[in-house]
Amino acid sequence: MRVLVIGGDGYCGWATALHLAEAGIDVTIADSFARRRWDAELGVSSLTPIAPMKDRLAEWQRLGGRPIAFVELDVTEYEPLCAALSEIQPEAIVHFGQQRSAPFSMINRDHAMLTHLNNTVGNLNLLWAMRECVPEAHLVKLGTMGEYGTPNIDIEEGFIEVLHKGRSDKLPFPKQPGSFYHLTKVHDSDQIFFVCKTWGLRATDLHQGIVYGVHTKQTAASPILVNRFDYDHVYGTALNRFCAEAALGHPLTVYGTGGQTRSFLNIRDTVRCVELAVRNPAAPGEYRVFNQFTEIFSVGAVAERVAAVAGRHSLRTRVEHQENPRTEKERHHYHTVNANLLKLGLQPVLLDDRTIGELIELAVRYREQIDPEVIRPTIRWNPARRATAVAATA
Ligand code: USQ
Repeated sequence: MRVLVIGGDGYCGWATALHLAEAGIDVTIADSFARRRWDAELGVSSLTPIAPMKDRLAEWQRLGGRPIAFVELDVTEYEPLCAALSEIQPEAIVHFGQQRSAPFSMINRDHAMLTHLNNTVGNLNLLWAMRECVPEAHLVKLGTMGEYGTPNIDIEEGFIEVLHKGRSDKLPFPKQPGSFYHLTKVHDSDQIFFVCKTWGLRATDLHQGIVYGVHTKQTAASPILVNRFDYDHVYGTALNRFCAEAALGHPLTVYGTGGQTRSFLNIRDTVRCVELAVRNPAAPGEYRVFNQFTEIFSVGAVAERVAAVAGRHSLRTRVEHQENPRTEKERHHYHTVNANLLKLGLQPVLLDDRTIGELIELAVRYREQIDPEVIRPTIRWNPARRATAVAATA
């Protein structure tokens, strides 16, 4: 089977490419290296050093891995995208090639625009290129659980049965994204649903939760294959970021009350979920949504758990509730399902103290690399909003 992994230099993309290759799939990675440029522009970097792509691929092959091809490609450029699809003739295209940070998209107009051009235009280009060059291919697109927002009803898997004034229909679940980044994913979902209906393309839209962890079996095989560990306020996400903060003795940065509740999954499950989607393709004309997460936690509970494990590793840390830079509900209903991937055989790797301990240890190993200046959040969703005082807990 031939699979093209777009965005295969990134956190989820790199781990997925190696996993699929090990599973016997012919993988080609496409990447524009945009993320490496954005890191440089923002003055941030992964805690773990990320080797150049050619070194990563050479090391993978040196260790006996199935060869992985690489093409430098920007999905917003149509002609090279078409040329690559025509040459590779992938049976599945896994699309991770997007700007994935919510804070990045909220910096200013330029960054909102860049996020929309890269993500929405890139996705639209990909759909046209698939129609033109590989209409039979299965698109496995990375969306986000954040597309749904936090409605006061249970969240379904993509669609909801609605009974309205005596008539009923199965409609796309209402979307209430919380940033310009999350909005791009909603636009992508609409585009993909439309082209499946209109052109008969086939697609799986993976609504992924917050990914934690660094290593998968393959990325842990050599320091040159190591995956990203983002801890800065732009790209660092809850849990991984808290572990890096704990390693540094920095207070754990819970925004607001910490009652924000989200779906989570281990990076080791991300790669297995993508493989399940690839191996069980949607039918021609079918657009389906898989909610890709394994557990649900509040941000505050995650921070408390990291603090407790850090204590057992002789690290002094505390949870600090800070003014929330985002506009989001801090107390809300959150109940959602992940039935589709479980039905396909996903056996979740659940969060345990050992995993948290390993992440903390990894961060301790690279502690010298941490730049404390990039931890505090400086990007506000609404700079005009008055600061609200919140209590600090020890
Ligand atoms: N948060 C804190 N402290 C921090 C960082 C985050 O309290 O130091 C809070 C945020 O306010 C938010 C929650 O944790 O309520 C999640 O924030 P996050 O930065 O961990 O994740 P998010 O911005 O939602 O985005 C991440 C990925 C994105 C993916 C998304 C899945 O960057 O690519 O789509 O998780 S989801 O959250 O389900 O939308």
